[in-house]
Amino acid sequence: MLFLGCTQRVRQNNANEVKIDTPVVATAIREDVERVIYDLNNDNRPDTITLTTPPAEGDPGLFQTITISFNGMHQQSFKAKDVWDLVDSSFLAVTKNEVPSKQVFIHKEPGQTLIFLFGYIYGAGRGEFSIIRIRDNKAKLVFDDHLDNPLQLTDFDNDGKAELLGRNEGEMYMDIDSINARIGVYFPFYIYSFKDSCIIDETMTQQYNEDNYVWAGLKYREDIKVAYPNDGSRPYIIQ
Ligand SMILES: [Ca+2]
Ligand SMILES: [Ca+2]
Repeated sequence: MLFLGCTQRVRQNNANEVKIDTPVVATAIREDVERVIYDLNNDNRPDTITLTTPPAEGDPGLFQTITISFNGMHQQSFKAKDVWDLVDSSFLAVTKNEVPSKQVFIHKEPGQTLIFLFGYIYGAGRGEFSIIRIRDNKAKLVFDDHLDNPLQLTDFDNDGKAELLGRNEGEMYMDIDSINARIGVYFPFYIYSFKDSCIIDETMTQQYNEDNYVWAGLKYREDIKVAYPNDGSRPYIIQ
């Protein structure tokens, strides 16, 4: 028993010796595996994210398992309900990825780190979108649901924590030349906050839609006709 205690202490010392001053970012790709090295829990030790389990040849998507190994601690794995794919290039165009990966998106802020995994997009929409939150050295899947278009991660209310802007696809069914607009259903933007878990912040969501779209509640509605001007100006409800 004493010997075991000694061994553990030595291991602890060794772990401290590899402690580094700055976070390391590196990516190495093997045939069917991507490994991303990044300090996820902000303890100045590089952690490892491994993306594995590619789908059968010919099937859509790129990987189905993510394993997070906290340096000197435990590891946790999460599986896709369906399959994950590349991070949307339109999302990367407006939101900075902390790691040079095309398959995993990471955002770090004081107190927590968020990992976004983008599900494969089928003709009928994206199969799933997943968010893993890291807090207090633990990874938790806080969102794994239908969201067609994650659009941008930004701090909408200036409280130091980022929110996610997203939207599902909405149907356009008519062009009206006289008003130079397309007519379609009501499909609002959503703002998700990560203060506790991952929930739609109704106040910020309403404000964003009022400022940029129209507001008629959180639900997708086919019975509301919205005009989408072809010149890109603000949509409006038509009676
Ligand atoms: Ca770490
Ligand atoms: Ca915020």
